[in-house]
Amino acid sequence: MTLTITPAAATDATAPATTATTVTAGGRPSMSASGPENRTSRVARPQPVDVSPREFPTNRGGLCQKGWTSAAVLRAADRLTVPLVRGASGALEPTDWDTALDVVAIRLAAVQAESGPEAVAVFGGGGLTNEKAYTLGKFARAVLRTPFIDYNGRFCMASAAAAANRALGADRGLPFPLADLGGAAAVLLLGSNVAETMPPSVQHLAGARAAGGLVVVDPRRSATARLTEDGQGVHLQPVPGTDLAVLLGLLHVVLAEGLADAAYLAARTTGLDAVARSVAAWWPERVEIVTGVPEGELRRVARLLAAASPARGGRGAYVLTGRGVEQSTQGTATVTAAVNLALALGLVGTVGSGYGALTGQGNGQGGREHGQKSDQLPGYRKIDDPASREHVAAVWGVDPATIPGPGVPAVALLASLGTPGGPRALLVHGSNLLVSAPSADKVRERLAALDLLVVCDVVPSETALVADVVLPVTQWAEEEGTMTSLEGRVIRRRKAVDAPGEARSELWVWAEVARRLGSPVHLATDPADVFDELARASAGGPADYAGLSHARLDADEAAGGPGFHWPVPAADHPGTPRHFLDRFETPDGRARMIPVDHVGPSDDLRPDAPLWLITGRVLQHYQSGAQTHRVPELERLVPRPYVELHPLLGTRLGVPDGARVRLTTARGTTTAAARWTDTIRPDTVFLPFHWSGEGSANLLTTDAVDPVSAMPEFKVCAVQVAPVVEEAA
Ligand SMILES: Nc1nc2c(c(=O)[nH]1)N[C@H]1C(S)=C(S)[C@@H](COP(=O)(O)OP(=O)(O)OC[C@H]3O[C@@H](n4cnc5c(=O)[nH]c(N)nc54)[C@H](O)[C@@H]3O)O[C@H]1N2
Ligand SMILES: Nc1nc2c(c(=O)[nH]1)N[C@H]1C(S)=C(S)[C@@H](COP(=O)(O)OP(=O)(O)OC[C@H]3O[C@@H](n4cnc5c(=O)[nH]c(N)nc54)[C@H](O)[C@@H]3O)O[C@H]1N2
Ligand SMILES: [Mo]
Repeated sequence: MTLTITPAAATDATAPATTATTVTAGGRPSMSASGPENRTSRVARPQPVDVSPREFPTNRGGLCQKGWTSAAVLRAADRLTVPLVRGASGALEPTDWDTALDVVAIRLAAVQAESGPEAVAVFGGGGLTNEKAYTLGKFARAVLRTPFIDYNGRFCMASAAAAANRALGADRGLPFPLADLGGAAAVLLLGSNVAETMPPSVQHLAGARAAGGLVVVDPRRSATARLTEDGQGVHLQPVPGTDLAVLLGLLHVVLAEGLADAAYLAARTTGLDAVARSVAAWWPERVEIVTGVPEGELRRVARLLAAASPARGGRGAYVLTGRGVEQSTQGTATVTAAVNLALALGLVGTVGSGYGALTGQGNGQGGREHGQKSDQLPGYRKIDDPASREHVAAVWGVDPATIPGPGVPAVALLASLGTPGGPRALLVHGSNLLVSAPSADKVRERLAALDLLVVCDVVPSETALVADVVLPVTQWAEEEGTMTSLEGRVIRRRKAVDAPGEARSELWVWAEVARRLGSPVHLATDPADVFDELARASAGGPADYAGLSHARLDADEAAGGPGFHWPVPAADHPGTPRHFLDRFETPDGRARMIPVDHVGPSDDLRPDAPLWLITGRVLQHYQSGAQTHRVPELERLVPRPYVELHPLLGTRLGVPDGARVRLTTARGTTTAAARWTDTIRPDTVFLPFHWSGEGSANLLTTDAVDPVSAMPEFKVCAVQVAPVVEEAA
């Protein structure tokens, strides 16, 4: 089957740039990272398959390579089209839905009868629509009555979320429209490679670049760092894992040189004194010793940001963080330091300036608002708050006492699977854990120890292939629903094509399992109905969707309206494009400045692991590769795992460009082809994480987690790099 994705013209000049897939819903570019899951598309039938970019005011026709080829994922040769159940022979065998769902329900019921409701765990994904994310949380708590649900957003957005909640009282990736960046004279980008991970957003950096004010902090001279060349800004190239010290040093300079916005600090924040004391000892010369960033560069960046700040008559400044600084055992502390810096300069909750985190997955924002998190109820409510429990229980029609308490975050949940007293069954919806979770070998062991693993997916991912039951489900262009952009804008996703074979929506799957389990809880299966329920459940919470419905979103879009950013508390409320302008969502309305200190990565350099390993992404592949490895054009462009290393290091190690190298950490070993580049620090190697098997980055990564957010330290660990000695023929 083929389809043509024909987006309607965008009329919203302030709409954010979009990603790969900003083939949009009715001209409302969907903003989030690039990636196959982030598509809102309007598709005309009959259907030759094609994704064509067009001229949007915000993305100027920009579409990264994954966007061009995204439709290919839907027709992957091995697309799952029938349910599979592992048979007596040990192989996954095709079967019909009734049989597969009976197997799931009977085995779940047996596990729960023997070991209690907590013996079943659920793992979700940030690529699910809001409707699915909401229903999955309800299914876990109200139908299965298990506290054990968490999701891959724990790997993605948890540290930024924890820091924003703590400091500002709410976590909306960008509390302002992305297009606002365009007006700023300075943008500080920490650990984010938007030129490869969110290409259409690069245009919004043009204003800062023209003013010489783009500052990129990355141990690699990434495609994004190169945007600072020719006087367009500054690239700071610190030792991996030392960004927190860079930020403490920047705030030190701002305070020491009297560059802070004293009036703003007095009116809108608390906690300055303790923070000022905590950065007092981070003078630039000391920062240089710890981070390698020259003290002169540090001062220059602090002054550049201050000069752009509104208090000093500048055009505006933004501080933005990405996974490079967040996926760390001090990720929450680092984001906290970034927020402290932005607060000191008077940027947050100020038109034309701000702090934000650049969201990852297709529905990275909405996916973290409606109950997939282990401690959360819909509307970004806390599951241990009695009033929240009561509110949500009323919407679900259950007794508040029956809603379980908080579960445990992803890494701890995975580590507990199949252990004595731990969950014995796991349902996975939208994550390829075996490739994307840290310390992947351990995860494989834990999955193997389960009595029942059920994976819903669109393709036979590495994780699906080890499951007992695999259920074929629908995704982006095959279903109705909503996604929420990193700016908190709720965007409709529309069904464009029929799913192949017997693939069904997960909404239907959960309702069917609930029915078979004899649950009295009603699970809606029509996405518009689910949304209405989600809206009621979120009412009064931080992420308040109460005033929205599919009908309202559709009508606004048809009228070329600007869309709605949450909170939208009532049907006549226009939404909140710029959050925090009057007050923060804290009890006293003020932002909290919280002192933090630099400790360094959990895994230190040592004689048998003397180099830093950092991991991340490339333009052509998406995440675990479950989807992009199935797109031949992308596979041709980047066919194999590779590791970037500096020629100086390559020479020293005896690893020529193109040679095979073995990387070894305390967790495991992988091999990859050496790619020489002088864009990386000579003490650091970079391995993209898009592959499974012997080139898999997560065989190497540590599962140490941030103490506040429980986000694993994907970005930095200590590694040994050695040439692979080929056997003589
Ligand atoms: N092409 C493509 N686009 C994607 C995705 C994809 O897989 N492929 N995934 C999407 C998702 S889910 C996400 S979360 C986003 C992620 O988007 P980004 O955060 O931009 O992506 P990463 O490549 O993981 O990390 C960004 C940068 O962090 C740097 N880094 C590593 N260690 C450190 C460090 O210690 N300090 C600093 N300052 N930087 C460091 C890396 O060199 C890298 O350039 O991308 C989204 N878009
Ligand atoms: N070393 C290292 N590891 C990392 C990272 C890193 O930077 N370095 N980044 C981390 C980050 S930020 C992220 S977000 C994770 C992502 O890693 P994963 O969670 O593995 O994400 P994907 O590879 O996108 O896998 C999503 C799976 O869901 C399927 N899918 C798509 N749509 C649907 C749907 O609607 N329903 C269901 N049931 N399935 C669907 C896809 O086919 C795919 O198999 O990886 C993390 N792992
Ligand atoms: Mo992510």
